[in-house]
Amino acid sequence: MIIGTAGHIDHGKTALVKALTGIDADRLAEEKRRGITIDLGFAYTDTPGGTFGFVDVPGHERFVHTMLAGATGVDAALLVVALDDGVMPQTREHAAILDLLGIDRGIVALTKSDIAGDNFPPVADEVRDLLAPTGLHDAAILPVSALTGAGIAALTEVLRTLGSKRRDTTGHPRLAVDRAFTLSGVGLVVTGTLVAGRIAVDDRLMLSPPGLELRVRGLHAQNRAATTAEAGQRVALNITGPRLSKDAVTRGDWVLHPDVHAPTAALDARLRVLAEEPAPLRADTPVHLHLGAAHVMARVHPLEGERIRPGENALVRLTLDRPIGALAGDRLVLRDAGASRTIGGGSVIDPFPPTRGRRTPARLAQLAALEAPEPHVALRQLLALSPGWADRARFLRARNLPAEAAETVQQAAPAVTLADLLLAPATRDALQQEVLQTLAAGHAGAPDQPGLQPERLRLQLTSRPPPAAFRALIDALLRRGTVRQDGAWLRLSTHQIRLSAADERIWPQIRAALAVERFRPPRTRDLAQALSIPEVAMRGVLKRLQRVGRLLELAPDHCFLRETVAEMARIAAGLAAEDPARQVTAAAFRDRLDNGRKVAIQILEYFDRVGFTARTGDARSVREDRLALFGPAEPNTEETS
Ligand SMILES: Nc1nc2c(ncn2[C@@H]2O[C@H](COP(=O)(O)OP(=O)(O)OP(=O)(O)O)[C@@H](O)[C@H]2O)c(=O)[nH]1
Ligand SMILES: [Mg+2]
Repeated sequence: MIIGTAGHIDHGKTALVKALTGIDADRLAEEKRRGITIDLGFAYTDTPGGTFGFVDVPGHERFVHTMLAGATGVDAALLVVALDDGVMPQTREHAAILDLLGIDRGIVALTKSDIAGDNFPPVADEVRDLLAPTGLHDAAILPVSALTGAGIAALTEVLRTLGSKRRDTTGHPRLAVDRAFTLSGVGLVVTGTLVAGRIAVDDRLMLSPPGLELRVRGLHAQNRAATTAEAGQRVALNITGPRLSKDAVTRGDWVLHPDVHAPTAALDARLRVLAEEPAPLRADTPVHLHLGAAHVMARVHPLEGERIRPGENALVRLTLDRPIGALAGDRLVLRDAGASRTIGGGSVIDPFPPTRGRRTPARLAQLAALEAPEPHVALRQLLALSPGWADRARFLRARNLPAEAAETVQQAAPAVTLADLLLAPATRDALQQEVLQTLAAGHAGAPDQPGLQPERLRLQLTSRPPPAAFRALIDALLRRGTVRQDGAWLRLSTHQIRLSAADERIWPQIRAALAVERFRPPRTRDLAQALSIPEVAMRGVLKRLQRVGRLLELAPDHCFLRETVAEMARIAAGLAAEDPARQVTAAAFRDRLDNGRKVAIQILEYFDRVGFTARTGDARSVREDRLALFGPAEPNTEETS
């Protein structure tokens, strides 16, 4: 369990931590000289119930940003108020910050009881008033003296009853780095709170935002050497990586699983403005944004009205001066541009928001859906909105859901995966229905066409799924056999192409012309002349006749009757059968067909292309089992498709 101190300067936080643990958390020379805390201090004490880790923060008004880096990720607060001083400005500010961070367990220690006379009742009242509207309204208030030790035992007892926060141990690991140093003989060490997941020695993780790969060489959890650490513990990691050094690490960075490395410079959040604020928060206000242990300048843009009044909460877009690591549910605190006071805070709803249309009703509805804390509820609500799907990788990353957790959430939502999208099963089914209906309508409108080209089909769908998801949808239909693909065309498996009446009228003449010298039929131009049809029109007719399987174009502009091709294939097979080497040569084939060397070779090359023959040197072997490629050798006037 990790406990964070809070409270006004000089009220006795560090002295109290020392009384509880025996450890002086002020380790810097400057801290000792000035008698104040400047940087975060850490102390641990073992109790029968487990290890208590204390994060000791500075109370000085100039170091509130440091207090924020320390307070993030603690389980409970130890709010310190000196009995001889009472509630002071940073008592108020720290209490507000604890509340904004969602810290709802804690104890109030009223320190310096040895010099406070009978101040306890009025100061306790003051504190109770301060905490009444916060998550700490039920916190016990105890008088203590770090000097005499009075009340320390009782304080320890109550601390033990607090219990730690529930942590997400199933997510990818995320450690909010608050310190980095090098130890001689050990190397680079980073420390921080593990807010999610587990880390084990030898894990390959990443320093984010810099995006530097690293390996965990060793670790301490709650100040003890260990092989694994889990969410909720304070962790020190000894890390190494090719481009890693102390200078590469900044307080506020994350050590995390590469799948959740996605620095972002825009966040959509629910923001509460403190009731004590003197004026409404206006659009475009510059602020200090604190999230995790990070701290960055940002601007606030209310998404609904133009301003947010004190005490109100609202949806906002935060635009950051530089990208930071943030995920949905992360708490954030805003301070004014001069860093003199805390303005408000809240939590991230969408860490990867769209650039455009941020205030549209559709977008606000999405945010309302995403605000549900349970991921499967958020997903269900999101998928019920237009357009009916969500980017899978983005949703899972924002919610820190690794594969196994993703499956559970998808089942509970429910949601199915279609390429890179998530959608409700009903939406997927409706899309498939629409594909089938659109194909059917297309066939009805153009019976002489082989079907629809995929992109044409996609654009005809009312909801226009993105290309990859559309492809996955079609693939499923192809696997099921309901839809077939012929070259560039998609069709219902039941669709049979039909020639137009005009094509049917001209077919007997073409057929007769091609049959005269069937092994060397006229080419397109000659055919057009012979039948007095413009060449372009003839080419179109021939193309359609090929589609219904009556002709085959063996060489450019050289069509053969389908049954003639079948006959020639049989002839090739026969020649091979007669040959001692079981092969057919171009010369033998030409002699049998009497159609000239060039045409004979073109036919054989066509056979090669479709895998009926295989060439070795001058001769070819024949795959007799593939004769069916060309259909029956007898003329067949039925449509074949
Ligand atoms: N008499 C008395 N003095 C105390 C007690 N606790 C702390 N002090 C004194 O108060 C002064 C401030 O104590 P710290 O523990 O440094 O105060 P702090 O809250 O950590 O101060 P910052 O970290 O700078 O905000 C020191 O001189 C302490 O010796 C106490 O219980 N009784
Ligand atoms: Mg201190």
